[in-house]
Amino acid sequence: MKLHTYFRSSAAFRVRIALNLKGLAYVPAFVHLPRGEHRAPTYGAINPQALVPTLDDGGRLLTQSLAIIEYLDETHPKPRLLPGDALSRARVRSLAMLIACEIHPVNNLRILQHLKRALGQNDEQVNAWYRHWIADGFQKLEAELSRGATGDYCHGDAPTIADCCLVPQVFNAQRYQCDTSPFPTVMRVFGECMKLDAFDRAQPSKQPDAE
Ligand SMILES: N[C@@H](CCC(=O)N[C@@H](CS)C(=O)NCC(=O)O)C(=O)O
Repeated sequence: MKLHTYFRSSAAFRVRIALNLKGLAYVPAFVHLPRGEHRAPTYGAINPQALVPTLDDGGRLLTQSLAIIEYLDETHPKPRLLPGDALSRARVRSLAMLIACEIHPVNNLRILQHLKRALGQNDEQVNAWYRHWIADGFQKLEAELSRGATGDYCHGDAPTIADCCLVPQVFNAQRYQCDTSPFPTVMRVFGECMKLDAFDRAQPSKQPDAE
């Protein structure tokens, strides 16, 4: 398998974690986002959405991190990243989507670039935007987790697709110096995940393209 990735991409980070948890080897192909390599026609042929990551599984090109992780879970079921019962699966997907569909999109690179380039916001204003949406989203994540996180992880005692989303989002929050102290459950789960080699090896600073 080949993973089109960028060290700072949190969506690629999610897939790197899933691949590591499942013990699947992959070859990384680096796409430099700040240089706009994801918008080049060559990459457009690989991923028409112009987003990282893309997983190339023997020539089959998969896009969107959650779809990729679910594909990996179905094709390589051990360990399961989605629970066995429908109710638990719905909860885990809901947590993953809270992060991937509600928090992450408004702080994506092209949104921040648009704020700066088209709307004339300075760095301080863009950072304030970023921190606002992290605080807003983490408040909701904290409420969801604290009413149901009985084990070490987002759902029970084994990592799921929700943890694959939580950890990269916390890395983003820390990079933008967001105050995470109001979110003790989020940070407790983060700490537990980071004890696992699969999460640790997937982190941005440990990628070959890290700057
Ligand atoms: N929903 C997508 C999000 C992918 C995504 O937004 N990737 C970012 C990096 S984390 C990206 O490629 N951004 C490029 C841009 O915003 O122009 C997924 O889960 O794969």
